[in-house]
Amino acid sequence: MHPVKTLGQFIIEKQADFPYAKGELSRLLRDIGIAAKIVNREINKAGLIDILGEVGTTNIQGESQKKLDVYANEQFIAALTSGGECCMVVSEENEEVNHIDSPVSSDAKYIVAIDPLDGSSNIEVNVSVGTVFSIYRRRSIDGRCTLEDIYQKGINQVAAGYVIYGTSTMLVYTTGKGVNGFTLDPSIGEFCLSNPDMTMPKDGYIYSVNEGNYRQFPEGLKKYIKFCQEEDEATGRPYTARYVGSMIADLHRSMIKGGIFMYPASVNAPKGKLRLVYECNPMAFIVEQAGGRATTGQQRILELEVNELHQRSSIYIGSENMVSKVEQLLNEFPELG
Ligand code: P6P
Repeated sequence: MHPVKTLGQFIIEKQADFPYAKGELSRLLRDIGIAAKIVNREINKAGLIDILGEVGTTNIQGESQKKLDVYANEQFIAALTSGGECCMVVSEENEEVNHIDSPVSSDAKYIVAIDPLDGSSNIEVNVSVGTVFSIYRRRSIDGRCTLEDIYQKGINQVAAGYVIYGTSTMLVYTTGKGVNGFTLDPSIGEFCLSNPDMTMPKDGYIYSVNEGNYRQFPEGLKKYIKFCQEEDEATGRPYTARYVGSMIADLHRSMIKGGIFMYPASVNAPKGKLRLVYECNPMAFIVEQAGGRATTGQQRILELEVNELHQRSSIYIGSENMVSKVEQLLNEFPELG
């Protein structure tokens, strides 16, 4: 039985990968891990206490805010504020940025973009949900951070990760030197290394898309879905269709088993649905670090210009060979609907 390695021990151990590191990023990652444990505790009680349901407000997306959405947002912002390593937070739940002006954060150099509880509409049906986070180094030298500090391409991310609150709770993250997964051991309240050096299979046999929107899809995606459904034993087709409706659950499955997750631009959503800054970019960083690909169909996600906090992007992400195939068809048949 290998000795348990906790997230905290692992972060410190890996700090040596960064010769000039002074521990700020390590402390920031640990702050996020603490908030994830607090949110996990409430999610596991959802249904037993009055934390389900809606708070009667809507977020920037125009989506009704669930009590757990708001709770998770508060917990992560509180942890980032008290931790002192973050100077600004961009959250799916808040229209504007949160400046962290506490005295302990006066010389903080990191910015965190976060979707505190992605897929929260699935909580009432007991389906996995997740948190996604993305970390940048501020570009401004001093004073208060500005929007220019977060208007950075995804390739500039210092770290990114997700927490999946599922049959077990896992935290998966990268700092640009591979991807590692940690499973929460409730008996000791620690995330323990369970999936070292995660790699995404180059081929996959599961495709994940909301086919209810089929009629609105780009022609190339329609052709790709038909390709997935064709009988061809030599290439393992027909593939299997799996769509949880919670991006983190669909993407975590792809990280483990291979596969492709797609949320395309469509007639009703010409820029796609998912958000670039705190959904697509962090997931693209993680997937590329694991050997997969992430594209809009025309462009690498991590190269996209960022010029709005809540801008949307289409996304095709997962096993390299599957993403390349759908990209080829999208470029050959780009017309929508
Ligand atoms: P649809 C959840 O609301 C979410 O943001 C992602 O987690 C998920 O992949 C997607 O939206 C589901 O969207 O339109 O298929 O219900």
